[in-house]
Amino acid sequence: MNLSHFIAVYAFLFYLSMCKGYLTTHRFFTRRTIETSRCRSLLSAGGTSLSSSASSSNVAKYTSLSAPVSASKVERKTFNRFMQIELWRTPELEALYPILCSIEVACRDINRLMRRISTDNLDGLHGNINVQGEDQKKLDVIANRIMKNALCCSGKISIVASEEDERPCLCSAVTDNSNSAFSNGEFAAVFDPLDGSSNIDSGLPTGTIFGIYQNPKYGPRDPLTTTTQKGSELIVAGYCLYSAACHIVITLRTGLHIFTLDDVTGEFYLTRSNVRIPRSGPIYSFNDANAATWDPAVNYFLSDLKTKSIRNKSCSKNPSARYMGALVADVHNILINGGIFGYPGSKIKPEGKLRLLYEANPIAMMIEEAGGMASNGFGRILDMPVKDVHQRTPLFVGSVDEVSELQRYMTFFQAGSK
Ligand code: FDP
Repeated sequence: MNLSHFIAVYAFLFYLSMCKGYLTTHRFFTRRTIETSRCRSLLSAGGTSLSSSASSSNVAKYTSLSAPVSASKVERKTFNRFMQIELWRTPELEALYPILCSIEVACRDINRLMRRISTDNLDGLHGNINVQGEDQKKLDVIANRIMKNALCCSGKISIVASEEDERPCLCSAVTDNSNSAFSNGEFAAVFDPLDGSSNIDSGLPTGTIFGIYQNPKYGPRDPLTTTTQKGSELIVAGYCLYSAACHIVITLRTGLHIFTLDDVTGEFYLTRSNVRIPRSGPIYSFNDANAATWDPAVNYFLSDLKTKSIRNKSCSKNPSARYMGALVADVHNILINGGIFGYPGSKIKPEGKLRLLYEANPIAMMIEEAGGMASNGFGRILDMPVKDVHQRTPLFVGSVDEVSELQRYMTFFQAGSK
């Protein structure tokens, strides 16, 4: 063997030993990452038993080295961790953390109740009629109590305004505590505790909608003044969707993010960040049964939409109707697939059905944050003055192409009627 043969053999042996070393190291680190992730999810389960078959299959999935391990699965970010990082980036919002945690807990609790409606006799009416003149369902009342307790106990909210209550109130009244400690928080919450409650008894999707305002720095800070700020003043807006999956969709005005509840660990994990609504989409979501009572502009628009003859529509897919009868569920569908949701005013009720404060404003803030548009038919929802906590408004939200076009039809027909 001459020198060149010797060098070649030596180089080949060195290469083999490098490969072996790499594989060992790679396996070691892969195992470490997987174990760390397992520990995290066990810890975050907070005592959740992992002995169920679903749990053990989950553990098996994470421990199987042969299974492909995707980075997003291993590094799943919980709602709490995501919010810690988000608030650390914007220190002026740090005080929001306990509020966000309380919303997360409330959504999880309401979701649990939604899953037990039939087995625990939670369906049916409560027997009361709310301030809107609607029959309250049992779950309307329970969800309202859960939201108020959770928000007020965060210690950072001083005022709560619920769609189910006649007027906004101080947290000290909610907690039955004359001690003013519960009225010192710097924030106010507005919410619809159980949106789409007509869907409860049939097990269809429902939701909770919420928004957070900062109490005014100057001037009166009474419950009414604080909660009747314009939608554009919201600092947090979101909803929880109780459906096939339970999602929290939320914005702190730094993008719109979707978290999904993992039934095994009981944690909400970030599943989509910085969601963008398609510029145009195929879905239109209107309660067609009311068509005869709508402004003719809405019917012209929908008829042109169905025949694909509206202008500037960049989506080439065939139009498709979807209406679940729960604002959160219908808007979520539009957010993901693109298109337009509308609840127009009628001849008898020109202001429509949906509430500006508890429904339209938070939804508008979220849709705008995702690059979409929210209109009352003639202008931006978020710019509407709030004169009354139970004020209603026509609402059109979704992709920019469809909503701006609807607004063009409304403006044109209104001008013609003068
Ligand atoms: P619900 O009356 O079942 O609570 O504002 C409430 C709301 O549902 C929305 O969630 C939903 O979009 C709308 O009303 C449904 O109203 P219609 O049944 O008139 O379509």
